[in-house]
Amino acid sequence: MDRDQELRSAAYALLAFSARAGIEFIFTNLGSDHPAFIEAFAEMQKRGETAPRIVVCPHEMTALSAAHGYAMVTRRPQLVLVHVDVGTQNLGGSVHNAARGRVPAIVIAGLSPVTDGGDRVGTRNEFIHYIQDMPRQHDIVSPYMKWCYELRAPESVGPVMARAIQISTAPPEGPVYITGAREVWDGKTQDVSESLREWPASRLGGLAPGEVSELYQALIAAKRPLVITSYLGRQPRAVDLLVEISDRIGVGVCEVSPGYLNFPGGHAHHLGYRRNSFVDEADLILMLDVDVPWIYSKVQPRSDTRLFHIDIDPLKTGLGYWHFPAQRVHQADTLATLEQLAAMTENNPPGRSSRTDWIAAARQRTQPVARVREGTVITPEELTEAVGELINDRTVVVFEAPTCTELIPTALRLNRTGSYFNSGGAGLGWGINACIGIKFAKPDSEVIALVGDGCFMFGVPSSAYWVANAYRTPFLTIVYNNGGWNAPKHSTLGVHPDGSARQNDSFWVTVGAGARFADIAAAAGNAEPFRVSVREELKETLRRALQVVRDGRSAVVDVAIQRISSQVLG
Ligand SMILES: Cc1ncc(C[n+]2csc(CCOP(=O)(O)OP(=O)(O)O)c2C)c(N)n1
Ligand SMILES: [Mg+2]
Repeated sequence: MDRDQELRSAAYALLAFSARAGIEFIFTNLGSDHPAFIEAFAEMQKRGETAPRIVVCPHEMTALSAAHGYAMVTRRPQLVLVHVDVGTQNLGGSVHNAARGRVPAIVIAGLSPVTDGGDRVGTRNEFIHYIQDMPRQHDIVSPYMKWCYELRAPESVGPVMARAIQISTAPPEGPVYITGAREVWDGKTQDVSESLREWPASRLGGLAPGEVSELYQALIAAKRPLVITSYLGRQPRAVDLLVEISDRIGVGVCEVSPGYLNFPGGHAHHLGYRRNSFVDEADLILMLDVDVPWIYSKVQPRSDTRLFHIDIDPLKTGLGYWHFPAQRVHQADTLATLEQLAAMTENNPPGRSSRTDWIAAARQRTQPVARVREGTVITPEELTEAVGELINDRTVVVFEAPTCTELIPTALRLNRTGSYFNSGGAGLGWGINACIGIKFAKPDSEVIALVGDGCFMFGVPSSAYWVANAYRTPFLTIVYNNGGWNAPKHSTLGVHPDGSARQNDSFWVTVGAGARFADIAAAAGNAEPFRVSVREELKETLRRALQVVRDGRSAVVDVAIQRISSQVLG
């Protein structure tokens, strides 16, 4: 031990080490467990020391979703600091999203002080320290975390943090959860001496040589080869390689619930975004980084179809019942595998083949059917087409509009890697908060959130727009306002197509109907509110709203589209 070195709190040591480790942000919602952190923030500020930037979030959904958005762009975990059990519970669906979306994040929560003797710094001195002392706080989130640990001694903070970063960033990436009692965060320790050079994340490689050549031979022997993918685009180079391979040997690519842009939408071999497409037609299916390649009750591959599954997480051990048939299942890095495959295809001159003929014919069938515009109400299709006119080289689209999940990428057909993101999970409310993190990661980008009216409210807009305003991360939000939650109605009709709910138009989904959504953002975050329900005013309104964002403030356009039900709640 270096006796001359000034001792600091564990919280201080954590922040200083995090900054050295390249962690740039701490998204936080503070509480009585955090005096050591608040004091460390102030001390570091006073001394001019480098610390992660503190972003205070009125709601925890904002904190982890912003860290999620940031990690999707950078692949780097950020700190999310929340208050004991209750702050952990408020993280809500954002924990599911980080786990399902496989993004790195380090969530830290305090624990109530463990002593009441009064002689330790941080000891109990408030009544809530008794009622917040939950014996198994980790259990709240442990099913979603890659690792949970309690910091038990101040001097362990270095190895614990180094291990947290290592585990969180090792593929498949994911969130980790660290707790510590108030006395431990305020306990004294030396500077962290750990070097991340000695804690590298483990990496997965590609396939064994025999396995790549088996795949290559199968691909070039196939007449109707189909790739189905959702998240290979988290590594942008993998997108380029898949394009190269597809150009050389002719492989159709279908994106299902894409979390990232995985293949350019305008490419002649892109076979659309509709799940279940071509599954019963293809004679080879290559599942590449995908959770749900098709829905078993709707479609199945033919019995003689060759099925390969290559995935960073092919067994989905975080999920319960899950199975898709495959003759080969490889846990591998898709980028490394595509590099191997690209090397094998180097001498395949691009040209017409039975494969490319099939792809061209299949692609024809993915083009949206032009619909006659009836009445005066704006349709989701024409809204998305209008959004398409706003897009430029700097645009990043974040979409979370459940019953427009296929429509949005289909209508936009974006081409640039990193030009769209979706959570990869089902905890709604992610979108308007993820935009904050994406804007931090790419300050020059123009971020556009396309969200359902339900998703807008789930995202705690008072929190999201307050942060966007306070920390100057303006973005444009377009609310696909169909007067409620279409998805549960849709689910009900899928199970009971002619039931009482349909007959009575009673689905209890017209939640928020009539609410002035954009005004919430205006009141909380100085965003410019817009509402539009008339086709003729749509494009001009969107243009004006984008200009507001270009001038430095968020804007929210509440677009009234076809209503899903006329049931009045209350
Ligand atoms: C946190 C959370 N609560 C509830 C649900 C169930 N759910 C799935 S889609 C949906 C409706 C969302 O409404 P909206 O954003 O307006 O999209 P729409 O269905 O109208 O397209 C709901 C409530 C969920 N997925 N996540
Ligand atoms: Mg809706």
